[in-house]
Amino acid sequence: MTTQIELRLDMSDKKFGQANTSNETVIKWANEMAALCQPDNIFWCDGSEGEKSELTAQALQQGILTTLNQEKLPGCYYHQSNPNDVARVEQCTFICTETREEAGPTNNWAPPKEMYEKLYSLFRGSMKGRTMYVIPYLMGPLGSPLTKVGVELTDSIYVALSMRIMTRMGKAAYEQLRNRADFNRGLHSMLDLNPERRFICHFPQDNTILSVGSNYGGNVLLGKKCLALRIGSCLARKEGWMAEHMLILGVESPEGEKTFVAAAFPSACGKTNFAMLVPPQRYEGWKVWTVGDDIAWMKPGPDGRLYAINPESGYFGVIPGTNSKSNPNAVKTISRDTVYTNAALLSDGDVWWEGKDGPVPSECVDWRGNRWTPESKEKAAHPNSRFAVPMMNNPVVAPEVNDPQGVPISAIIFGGRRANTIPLLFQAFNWGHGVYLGATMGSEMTAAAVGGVGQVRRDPMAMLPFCGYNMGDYLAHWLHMQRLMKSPPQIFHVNWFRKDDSGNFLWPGFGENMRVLKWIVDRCRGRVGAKESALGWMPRIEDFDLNGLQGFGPEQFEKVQAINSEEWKKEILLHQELFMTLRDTLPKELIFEKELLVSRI
Ligand code: SAT
Ligand code: MN
Repeated sequence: MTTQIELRLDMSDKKFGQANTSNETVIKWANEMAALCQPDNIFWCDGSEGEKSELTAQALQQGILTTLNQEKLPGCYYHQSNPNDVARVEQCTFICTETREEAGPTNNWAPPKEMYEKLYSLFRGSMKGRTMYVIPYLMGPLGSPLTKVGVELTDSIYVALSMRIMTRMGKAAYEQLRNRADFNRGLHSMLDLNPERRFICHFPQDNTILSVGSNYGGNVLLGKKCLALRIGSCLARKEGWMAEHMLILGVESPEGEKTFVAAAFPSACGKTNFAMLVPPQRYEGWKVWTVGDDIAWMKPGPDGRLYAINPESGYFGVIPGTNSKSNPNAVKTISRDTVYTNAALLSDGDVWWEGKDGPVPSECVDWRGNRWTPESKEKAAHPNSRFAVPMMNNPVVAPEVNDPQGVPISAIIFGGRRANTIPLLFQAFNWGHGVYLGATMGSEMTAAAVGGVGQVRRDPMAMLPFCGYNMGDYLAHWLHMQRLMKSPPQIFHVNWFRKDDSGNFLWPGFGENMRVLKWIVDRCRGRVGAKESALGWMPRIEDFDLNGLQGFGPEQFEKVQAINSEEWKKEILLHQELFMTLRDTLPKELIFEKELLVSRI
């Protein structure tokens, strides 16, 4: 069924360039949308190196990219966005289904007909004087049964260049699609970047995305949050798999034993850092490999385990705070072939940001283009400034990253940014309890989305802004998935961000998170102990490796693991509040889980 409206288009006069695909559905749709948007030209992307040079040269000429110091940063460019367009805008993001119930209480909803009409009227003539880029792309490795094809039409050359980093873009997508029509249709126009006319609309029934009025990452790189998560979660529910806001990493022991884990943290809570973790000195011989840093598509395999792929092929990571302590692999990764958006600029064509290695410069040009000095009140780099870089640059990219089978997941980790209440580490008693932990996750909001920075909000599975259907049904799907797996992953909860009364972090974090990972891996493999607590299984002091950890002993461990029943009474009330919001579709199992938690506390 389609909810598309009828468009009266004049297809007569324009003759656009030759398509580079024989897929009739793609050609017809691209031509129709061109007749609507009326670009001067159509550019059919093929993903080649020559095309990259051509588009880069054009973007430089138009001032959309600036060349950075090619000796220090070969292949790197700089982009400054409109100051009103620097993050995802959740209030402008809509799920357009026939009924409000399908979208559920946590999404903005509008009827498809209304939104098609409204957005098509904005698209009419919106690309006059511009080029329309036709971007075929794959989400997932070529030939994987989990991979999906998308085609994005956009009038932004920045989007075209970024999509080629973030996705497997070009001819390969047409190869996978052949003559089928089941590709995701994405249409994007910047219009005049007016926030009043900014809409990101998803039409799950039609596998369609319409985005207008923005040129910022998550709003416009339509393969990422829009297809891989919002539309992806709808497809996943229908087809019996999971589309999740999760990093994927592999832990390799000195003996060569590999264990893969997936972890859901909200935006800007350290997924990229964790996915690229460098084990501390004490863990000589151990390696952590990155499969993905943001999105996991997971499906039960024939052996009853859950297999995951990273549908993306690049990282769109937060720049500020990236340094050789927080993420040494990212520092190497972004030293070439990177597009930097909204960082600060140095006079020698290098980039700078708060928390970069080395001294603070005596002056630079901030992300808005103004002169900045250390006395300036504002940040030099926008807190949500981002790098876009091919994943193959990562020195620890997992060898399995292009494997169509994906990797078998042994553990799923949930975590938020919480100054209090939540201990460093515990393990769910079972799958249903694990789903409860994910469902009731809370986190302090970050600069990744507009508004509310620092406030704690419930963010089930870190999917609150990304679930494309009713959140209660999504939680039911999670519970249901257990039945499709003989050996489901173990579920854990972590919090790197707990603070003491003076506001200091209790846990050193970064590379030391390897110790947490080690306990998780050993639990999955049944070779380390735990004690039962009100929250779940917790490592006893003798189960957790504290060796060689400066300034952190049993006393600190006890503090970071403490369960404060007063805090938990408040916390449970907030779980209850979320459940009230979801009451129409919330699975009963989760209400029982809450009762069990109450009785244990
Ligand atoms: O803006 S993005 O959605 O691409 C990044 C994020 O918020 O996780
Ligand atoms: Mn994300």
